[in-house]
Amino acid sequence: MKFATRLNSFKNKSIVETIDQIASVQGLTHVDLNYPEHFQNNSVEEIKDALKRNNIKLNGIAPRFRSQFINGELGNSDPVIARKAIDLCKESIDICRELGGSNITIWLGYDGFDYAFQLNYAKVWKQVVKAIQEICEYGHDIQVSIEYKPFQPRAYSLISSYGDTLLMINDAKCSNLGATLDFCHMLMKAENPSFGLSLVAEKNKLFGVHLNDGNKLNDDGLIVGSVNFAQSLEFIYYIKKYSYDAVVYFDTFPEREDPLAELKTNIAMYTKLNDLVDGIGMDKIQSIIDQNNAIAAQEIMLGCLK
Ligand SMILES: [Mn+2]
Repeated sequence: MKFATRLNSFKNKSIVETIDQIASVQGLTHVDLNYPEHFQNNSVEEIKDALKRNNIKLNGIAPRFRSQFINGELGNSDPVIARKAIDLCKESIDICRELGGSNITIWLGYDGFDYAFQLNYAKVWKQVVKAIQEICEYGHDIQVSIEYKPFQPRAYSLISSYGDTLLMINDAKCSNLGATLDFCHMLMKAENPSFGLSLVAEKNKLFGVHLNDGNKLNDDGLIVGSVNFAQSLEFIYYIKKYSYDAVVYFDTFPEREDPLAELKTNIAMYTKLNDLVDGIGMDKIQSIIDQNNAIAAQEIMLGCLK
C-alpha cells in the first residue's frame, strides 16, 4: 500500500523539515506537494534531496490558486486570469516531471457561483473543457486528475460531483484525464462514496483517492473511519476490488492534534479496515452483495464486531 498525507498541519518552518519529520512514520511512502505554496522556502533541488535521503517518492503536485483567482480559475471571465490559471497547471506539470511524480491534481475551488443569474453555465463549462484539454496535452506523459468538491468556498462549484467529473472527462476526451475522489467531499454531496468509486473505476478513471472522514455537510477532514465506519469499510473493499494501487492520500486536518500521531492513526485505521475486509474475504463479501439483501449485508458488519 502507498500512503501520503496532507502536510499543512505540520507547523514546520519549511517543507523539507516536514518531509524529514514524516519520513519516520512506518508505511508513509509518498508526498503530494502544493504549488506554489510548498516551494516558497525551499528550492526544487532541496526538496529533491530531501525526498531522496528519506526514500520517499513524489506522488504528484496540486496547483493552488490564490486570491487573484477568487472569481474563477480555468473558467474566469477575464482571459488574462484564465490564462494564468492554465499556466499555473503547466508549471505544476513541469515540477512534477522534475521530481519524478506521476500526476497533478486540480481542484477548482473558485470555479463556481454563489447567485442565480451570476454565471453563464454552458459558456464557462466549454471554456473549462478547452483549458483542461490544453493542460492534458501539455502533460501528455502524466496523469491529470480532477478533484471535485460540491461547495466551499463557493456556494456551488462548477464541478461538484463524480457525475460532473465524469461528464468533464467525457467532454474533454483526453486519455490522461481522470478523477480524484475525496471521501469528505463525497459525503458533503450526500453521495455514497463507494457508488462513485465504482462508476469512476469502471471507466478506468480512478487516478487518486483522498481518504478522511466527516459529518456530511462540512469538509471536516477527520481521521479515517472515525465517523462513517461502514462506508469507510465499503470504500476500502472497492479500492481492493478495482485493484487501485496508486497512492491513498490522507486529506485530514489535525489542527489540535499531534499531526504525526494523527498520521500514524490514519495508517493504523486503514490497515485495520483492510485486514477486516481480508478477514471476511473478498469473495464472501461479493457473494453477500450479490444477494441484494439488506439483512445479509449486516453479516459483514457483524463479522467486524466479532
Ligand atoms: Mn482532498
